[in-house]
Amino acid sequence: MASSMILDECLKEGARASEAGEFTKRAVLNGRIDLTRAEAAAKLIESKSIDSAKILSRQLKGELQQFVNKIRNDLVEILAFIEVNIDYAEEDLPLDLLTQINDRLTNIKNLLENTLETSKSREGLIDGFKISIIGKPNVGKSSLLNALLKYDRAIISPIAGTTRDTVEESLKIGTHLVKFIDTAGIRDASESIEKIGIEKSIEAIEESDIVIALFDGSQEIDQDDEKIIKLLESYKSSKKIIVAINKSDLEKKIITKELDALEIVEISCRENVQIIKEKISSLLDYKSSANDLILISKRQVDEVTKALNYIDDSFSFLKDGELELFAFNINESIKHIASITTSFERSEILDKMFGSFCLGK
Ligand SMILES: Nc1nc2c(ncn2[C@@H]2O[C@H](COP(=O)(O)OP(=O)(O)OP(=O)(O)O)[C@@H](O)[C@H]2O)c(=O)[nH]1
Ligand SMILES: [Mg+2]
Repeated sequence: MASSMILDECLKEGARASEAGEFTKRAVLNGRIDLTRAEAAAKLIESKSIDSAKILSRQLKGELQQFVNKIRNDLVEILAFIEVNIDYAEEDLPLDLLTQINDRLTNIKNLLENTLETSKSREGLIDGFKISIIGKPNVGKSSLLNALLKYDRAIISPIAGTTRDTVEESLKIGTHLVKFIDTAGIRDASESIEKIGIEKSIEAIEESDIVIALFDGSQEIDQDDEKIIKLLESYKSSKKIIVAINKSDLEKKIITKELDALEIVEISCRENVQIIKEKISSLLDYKSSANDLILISKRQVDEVTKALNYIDDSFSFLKDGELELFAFNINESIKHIASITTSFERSEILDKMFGSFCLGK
């Protein structure tokens, strides 16, 4: 109460409340912190696990900034080397210069590729993991959500097509805060509301890190299950998939031959779903090592990808001795790498060119 009264007095006297993120934004504009630290600060406030908090705290201290700066400096040096040599006759070039540059650039390329790959394999770690539950109507998707949450969040009924829209709820699994998405059953739908539900299910799969595909173990596989199996085929390389055979308290009729290539667990939402929790937990642990340096936003991933494309293209120009084109590509890659932390200034190359270089000519 007292603090809000003080605030009111200040506002009356002409002060204004700060906008969201304003202090961080000012710190960036005034050059006190770079963009990677600002992004880490923003994500740390909402961090979804101990592992992500560890990664973000390191980036708040400048881990990613240092990595980016090192790569940028290397590229700037390469560019300076080349730009100086563009103006010299070919016979004056040190013989192994091109090989040296090629090696240094290959190193940078490998570093960036590894970082992208590690970041991809940790997808979901920073913004929170999402798990969708899919399956044809009535297999027990909503029952599974409720069993995991230990309370009745979603409506359950023996009528197929009970869940029409997606239902989302967060739950702590191990040290991770995970968002579960219960979807509308997927089948050939003539009814338009159900059709929208199916589209939403596919959307849910797309944005999930793990997909739980549920089947009713007390029935044989039918056409609607086949649809799910087909869908799994198309996602098995991009998503972690857990196949769960539900209703293990009833007599088993399902034959899982078509699913054997995938990881299968048998559960009963009426009795016990512990095994699926363990499975999820081990998949999440696999995705979350706190030791690696990773990119934490789409913006950072996009910039690294663009920089890599320019670097990839530059190799052939170097090989063919087309140094102007090579320099152009390296310059572009520097711009993208540099914009991860800050805006790029060309004067820096000039300083490097004439400051740290002694050509003796
Ligand atoms: N015996 C048995 N019945 C179950 C089990 N899990 C769910 N059921 C029953 O199966 C029926 C369908 O369950 P829901 O959870 O509504 O199924 P759903 O997949 O969400 O269905 P839609 O929302 O219509 O797609 C209900 O009558 C549940 O009580 C289980 O492990 N064993
Ligand atoms: Mg349901």
